[in-house]
Amino acid sequence: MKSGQLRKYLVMGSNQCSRDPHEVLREAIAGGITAFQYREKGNGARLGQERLMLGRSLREICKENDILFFVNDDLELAIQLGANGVHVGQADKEVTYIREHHPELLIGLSVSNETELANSEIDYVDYLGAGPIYPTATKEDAKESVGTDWIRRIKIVHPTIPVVGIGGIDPTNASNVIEAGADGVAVISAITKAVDIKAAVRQI
Ligand code: 3NM
Repeated sequence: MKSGQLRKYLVMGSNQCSRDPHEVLREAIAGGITAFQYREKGNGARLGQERLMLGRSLREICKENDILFFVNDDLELAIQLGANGVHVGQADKEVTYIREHHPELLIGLSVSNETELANSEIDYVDYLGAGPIYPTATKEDAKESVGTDWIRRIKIVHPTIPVVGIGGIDPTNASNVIEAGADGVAVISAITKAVDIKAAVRQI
């Protein structure tokens, strides 16, 4: 992974889009996102074949535009889609298993507190997702927000691993996340729900 590739990281599923997800992704790419995560989960998410088909077409758009493509949680789907990587939470398939069996995949791991940080196999991970930085209504089971100090803390313990902040990030606060030491910002609603998606990405 090149430095800067996680700088503006769009995370998205069809249920967070008020428009066709292909259109949302294309506009976000035109605005300057550097990475994308397919996160088709929660209320109203597509399932089975529909989830796979949408993943295929979004994956294709990322390939055409040289944008890193990650899949949230689902290792099998990541493999089926030929993803660049998989982003996992603490309860998902173990990082060591993925690294051993799929060394070609980049791995992102969410860490929300000291216990998770201490218990994670950080050496096998390509980047850490830190959050929720600010309160968010997008993730149904989001933990309590941790603020930008959490990014500073991770960078003290692991100065070399890329860190991406997530949760409640928008054009008004993204710079605070970067100033705290994050390598990038991961954003859902401030991009997917924007009237002018291209402008929202540029402002971020
Ligand atoms: N993960 P929005 S917060 C998907 O803390 C996700 O790990 C989080 O959505 C975490 O940009 C979150 O709309 C939701 O706040 C981010």
